[in-house]
Amino acid sequence: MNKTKGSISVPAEPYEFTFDPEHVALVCIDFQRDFMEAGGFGESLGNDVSTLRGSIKPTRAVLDLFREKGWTVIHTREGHREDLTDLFPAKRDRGNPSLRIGDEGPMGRLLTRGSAGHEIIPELAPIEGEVILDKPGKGAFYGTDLETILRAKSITQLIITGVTTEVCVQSTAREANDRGFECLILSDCTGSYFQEFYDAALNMFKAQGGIVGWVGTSTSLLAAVDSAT
Ligand code: TIU
Repeated sequence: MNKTKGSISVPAEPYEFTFDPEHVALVCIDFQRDFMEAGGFGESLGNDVSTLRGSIKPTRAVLDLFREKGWTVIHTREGHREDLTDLFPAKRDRGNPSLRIGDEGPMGRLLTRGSAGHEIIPELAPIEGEVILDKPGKGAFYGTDLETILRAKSITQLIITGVTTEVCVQSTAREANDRGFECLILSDCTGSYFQEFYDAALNMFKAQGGIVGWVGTSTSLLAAVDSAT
């Protein structure tokens, strides 16, 4: 079985994911109040946002590990400019929702930069020195300088967490994979409003020998780092 280059091996599917801490980044995708809390964009689409809460605690454990080790952490946020000049009508009007992006909700303007709902939940809030990347789309590479940031830091491998599994996590992992980055998705650190989409997205990532990437868990990662360092 092929092995990726590096020094820490994490049990994963379809086979172990081996990474070098100097070339890895933890990517926390869109852990925003708009998706995770009542009154935000996610709920405005008709979703039960409580389904995502289980991903918080394991992600915090991984975040703490990266902070303790001084490894690279990147947080993304989906949202638009206050003047909405970066919002395509096709995205604004999709599904003809009762509230649209930019409209006032209980946490301020939905999916709009500067509003309370656009902020990352306090449990996973960024700290000094971590990258915060604002993105207008689902994938974190589209319309952003993420690739430049990763190349400048010589990052080649991504450990991916975030919400939702089949939307922004899936889009980002696919964009990363096509750019030559190796992705380990932590199943307990991601969440979906739909159990069947969560299962299917993770199964798709790791199928065909890891066609998009690897799927592991936070506990396997923590144990592997503990025994290797
Ligand atoms: N609706 C949904 O499941 N997700 C999104 O709109 N964005 C992200 O996944 N971040």
